[in-house]
Amino acid sequence: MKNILLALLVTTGLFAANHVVDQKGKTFIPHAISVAVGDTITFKNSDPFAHNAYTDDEANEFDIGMQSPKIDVKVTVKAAGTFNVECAIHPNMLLEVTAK
Ligand SMILES: [Cu+2]
Repeated sequence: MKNILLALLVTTGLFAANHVVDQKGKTFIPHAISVAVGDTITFKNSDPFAHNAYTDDEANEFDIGMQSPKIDVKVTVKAAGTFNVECAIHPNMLLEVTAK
């Protein structure tokens, strides 16, 4: 019974961690993170101009669109693997996510 309850809590995300990644000086800070499947990543924007964050990774594909300054956007990591997140506006920005 306890195991069933635990599984339920995990799948409903109550134990999921949130990882904050700031976008500042046209850089993802930090530039690499390790997460667990089911965790969330909150993208902040501390620059005075718009950013974006997207990945082409098939299992974790997302695109947060145009992210205005001071707006937070949260995404959920869906699958294990290592993938890159980039900013469509500033091609030199790179974040490496390792999901286990
Ligand atoms: Cu950017």
